[in-house]
Amino acid sequence: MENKFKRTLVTTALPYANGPVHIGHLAGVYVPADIYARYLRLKGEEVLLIGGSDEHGVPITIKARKEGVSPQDIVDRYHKIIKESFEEFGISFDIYSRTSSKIHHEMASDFFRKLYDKGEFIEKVSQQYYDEEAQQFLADRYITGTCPHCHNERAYGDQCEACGTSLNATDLINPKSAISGSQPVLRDTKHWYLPLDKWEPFLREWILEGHKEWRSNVYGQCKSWIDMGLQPRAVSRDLDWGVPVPVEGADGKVLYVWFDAPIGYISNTKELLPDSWEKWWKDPETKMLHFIGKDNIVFHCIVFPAMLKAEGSYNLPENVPANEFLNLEGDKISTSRNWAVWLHEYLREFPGKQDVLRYVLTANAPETKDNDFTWRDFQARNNNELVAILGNFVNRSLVLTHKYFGGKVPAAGELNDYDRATLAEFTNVKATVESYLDNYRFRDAQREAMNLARIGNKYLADTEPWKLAKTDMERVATILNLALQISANLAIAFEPFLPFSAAKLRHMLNMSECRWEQLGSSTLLAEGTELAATELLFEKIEDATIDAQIQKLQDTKRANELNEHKANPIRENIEFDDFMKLDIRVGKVLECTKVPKADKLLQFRIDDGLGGRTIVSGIAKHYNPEDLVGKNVCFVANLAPRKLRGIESQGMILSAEDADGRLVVITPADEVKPGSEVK
Ligand code: B3M
Ligand code: ZN
Repeated sequence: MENKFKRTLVTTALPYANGPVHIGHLAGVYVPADIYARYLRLKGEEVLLIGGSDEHGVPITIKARKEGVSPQDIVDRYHKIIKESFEEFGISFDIYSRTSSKIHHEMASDFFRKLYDKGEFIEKVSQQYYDEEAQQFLADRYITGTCPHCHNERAYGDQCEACGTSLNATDLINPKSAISGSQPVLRDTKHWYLPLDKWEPFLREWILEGHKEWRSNVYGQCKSWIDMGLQPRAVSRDLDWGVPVPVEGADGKVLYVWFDAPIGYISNTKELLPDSWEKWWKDPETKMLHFIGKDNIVFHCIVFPAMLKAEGSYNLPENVPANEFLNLEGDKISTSRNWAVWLHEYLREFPGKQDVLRYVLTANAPETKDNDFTWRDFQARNNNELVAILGNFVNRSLVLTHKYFGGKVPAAGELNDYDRATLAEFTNVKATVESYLDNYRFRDAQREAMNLARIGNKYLADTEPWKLAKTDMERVATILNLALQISANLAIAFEPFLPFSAAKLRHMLNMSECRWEQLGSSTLLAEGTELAATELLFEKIEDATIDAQIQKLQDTKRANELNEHKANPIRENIEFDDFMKLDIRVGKVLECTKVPKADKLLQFRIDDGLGGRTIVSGIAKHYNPEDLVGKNVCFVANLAPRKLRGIESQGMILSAEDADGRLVVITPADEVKPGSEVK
């Protein structure tokens, strides 16, 4: 299977350039893809790691409109931030480009045109909402209205976020355009559809028969899509941001973002290798892999392959190792609720600790199910694994060599049985790590690499060279030689996972080369090799640092809660004279009773300092009448009297109403005489 291929093309989902990237992106796509690409490079294989920003789609236009800038401004801003974050985390892209580039527009346009010319699309006219004031068709996200299911008045044309139902824009009651606020009308519009149903027999055979080895979450999703029956999918939209549909009479129409985005993988390859890109896409000896999150499975396993197949000259992916989701402290990561650990913030708050995050995200990778990132686990993995096992072992080996042998690799003498057993154990690590990596099981692979450090740690703890230094320097030399060889192995094994620390270690060990084949060797460092000064690979993370991160998230949660209970907007201003017309007084409640047959009303007798008056108030649901007797309340004294249930109400008692509709009677903070004016 493996040797069917000569080279590997690794693609990574193109993140939308409408916000920065967070740990969920890193864990789900970019760290595993980077580990895999680095591993193949170490093996000396030909590999490309392709990435880029997805710069089209409706959310980008909405954000631009909200900020009063152009969509290009938005994508320029976030493309830069995203690209820098990836660079800082050592994601070793051969190219990280973008879909607003000229080369991409040409590639996507030509791709569409070829399918169009081959007759691979169906043209269909359908009815879509049109904003007559703004003179444009409305994307589903641009239409709001009342949800037919839960009656939330702020549902979107594609989904009601209150009850989670996915909607069609035409389901909304009282639809409104988010652009002009006017009521949109239905108009005919023509679009191009890719008939997925035509490719169903092919997809069924190719995936369900041919790729049973795919991860069960990926295979399962494909199977259920195919079994439900595939429908033609529109590949164009009425929008003014994107790749224009290259067909006459298609003014105001662009390619659907999910049509052009995967073509971005191709255009980015072409941008990198203008002369040889085709061998990466069309030579059957190239193995193509798509690293993505689970929400992108249908596009990468069904839609894009159907596009490639329809075009006719491209390879199809060999595997799509999609991940499940990473949650944060038990809650779904959410950009709009700011529930995330943003990479650019992490880099600022944990400078030089990129490998720590890479390690933790791989150790908890959501490979087979959703997983949770917690700051406590982050701290524990750093302190108990990176510091206590890997860092500690390497540090002891180096420090002891500097102490006893002037920083030069000592010669190994004769090995005893224990040395040989240790050796045998660590020689096995290569095959185990490899088989996990070959099967995209990155967390298991990293755990095995860490096992190598465990073996080393145990070896030093058991042989205690520091105790032998007075009596048997020859033995100490052998032990440290072996410990240093294990350290050199760690520098290779961890290169794909922890590239920064592995490079530091290689420097300390003065290793000139680093190849995967060398893994398992006990002669990586020649006797007499001069070691560089020892530096710590990892440092302990204190409770206070972690507490601060947890506090930050709690603040976010609190802010979100307050936001959800946002007060009503303030009403229109009034003139001072109008305010002065109100006569508000303090009164003491003398009597309070329920109004018969009116479940909301209470009848009050109030001492108003002028002989008393009767007021009827709608707060019966919130108070027991007897609890109010004797209380001072505030009331509007000059409201024209009106009859409620036959009782004349002479004023209005003031209460505050919170977001849940709870009413609380307003009382003066101190005792005041009935009849006092409220000003
Ligand atoms: N931008 C969706 C996402 O970020 C989309 C991926 C495109 S991959 C070709 O989830
Ligand atoms: Zn709803």
